[in-house]
Amino acid sequence: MSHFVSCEKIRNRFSAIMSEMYKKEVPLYGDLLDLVRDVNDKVLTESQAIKAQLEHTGELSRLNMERHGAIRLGKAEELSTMRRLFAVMGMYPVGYYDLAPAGVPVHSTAFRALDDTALNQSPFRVFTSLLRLDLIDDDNLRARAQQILDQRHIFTDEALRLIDKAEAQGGLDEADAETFVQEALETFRWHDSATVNYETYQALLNQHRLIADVVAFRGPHINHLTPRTLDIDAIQKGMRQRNITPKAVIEGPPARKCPILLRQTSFKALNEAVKFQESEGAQTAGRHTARFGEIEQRGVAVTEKGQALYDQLLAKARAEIGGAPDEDNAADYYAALAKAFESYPDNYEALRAQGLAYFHYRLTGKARPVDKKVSADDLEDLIKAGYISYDPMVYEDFLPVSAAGIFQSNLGDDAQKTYQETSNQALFERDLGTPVNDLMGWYEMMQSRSIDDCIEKLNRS
Ligand code: OOG
Ligand code: NI
Repeated sequence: MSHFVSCEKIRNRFSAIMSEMYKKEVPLYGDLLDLVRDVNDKVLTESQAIKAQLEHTGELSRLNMERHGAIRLGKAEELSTMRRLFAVMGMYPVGYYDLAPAGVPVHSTAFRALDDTALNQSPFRVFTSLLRLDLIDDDNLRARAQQILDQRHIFTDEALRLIDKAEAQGGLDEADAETFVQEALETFRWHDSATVNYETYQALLNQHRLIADVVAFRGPHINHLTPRTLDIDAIQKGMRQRNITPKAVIEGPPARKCPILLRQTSFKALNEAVKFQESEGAQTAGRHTARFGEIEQRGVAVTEKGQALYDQLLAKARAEIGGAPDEDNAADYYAALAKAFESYPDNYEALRAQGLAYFHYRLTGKARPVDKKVSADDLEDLIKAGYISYDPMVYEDFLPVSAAGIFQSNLGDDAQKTYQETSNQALFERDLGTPVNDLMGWYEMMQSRSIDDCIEKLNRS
């Protein structure tokens, strides 16, 4: 018997104390949690079908603890140590997101659990970005930023010691696990004093707001924590009623009967008081905007074909209004989006028949005469005969265009930039210290696994 605490338990505990910390740091986040809970309860009371579907996939029990956070790192060493820290909690990098084409000088991955049971026990994820200093065009400023980042250490000694220990022993016992989550949390805490003087902060800010947010502070403060709702349109309305100003439009696909991928909205970043370090211990007061609130609604994961259709229709809607949506063209954008997506099938049968989305297969419980053995090739017949049924597989990841929209809505209008540099997954993976898990491949594997599982059980019975 191992005396180690499971990764799921450590992750759950970390997610809970992170949520408590963020509630204290950003009280509006607590208000959002209340709103999300109300809306989710209402949806579950009103729709038995949604409730049953979430029960089948194991998502019902995880709904109220479901959230993702986001951090922005400054250097390779921070990214690779962050990978090791998250591994202690059973979280691994999935997917590569390049934000440079959308004018945000970072590339990213999401750390999350990899198997169904683990995800359902604790679906906590962290969208993790690494600043691309190579995109700073001012040579002096780039060198200065590099020098500032070279000097900082974002992990506590105790956190580092416990990461080593977990790796060496293959886990942590109860007491170490508790110390570990508390020490790890320190890295994500907000600090209201910058590490640089006002002039340096302004120079970094003028390059890009995001560069200032990463380089001028002691560590990668968590910049949002996002609960999952079952009805984001109700949330968008509810935010206004509670005097929380949402961003202009909901990112992602339009409202649908069968939600696909991910829809997100947020409230604008807070304008917070900070202190800058001048020479000889003097400080100047200033303000910084970094932390915001976000809400997400998750739908079915789509295949490569489904993703291509999504990208195409989204681009069409954006072209219709001449680019990214904003306050002034929100209504036109929603109309264009709804129209463009008319050609995206909106029922699960069609999504499955056309190979557009991923599903989780399960036995219905209908007794089957034990005659011949079946194989995965018999899947369609077994569905028709009522032995196997399926539920939409929830999308566990992120969308680059939406992520860019979330970043942008918090950076202000002056921040629109374009970067010519090409995406660099190989460089990201070198800095991370491992390849990222392939995003589409993961859904493909989970779907085949659920089919194989059904077949095996049918042949056993
Ligand atoms: C991350 C923005 C991306 C999402 O949900 O797409 C994101 C950031 O602002 O650091 O969190
Ligand atoms: Ni987010």
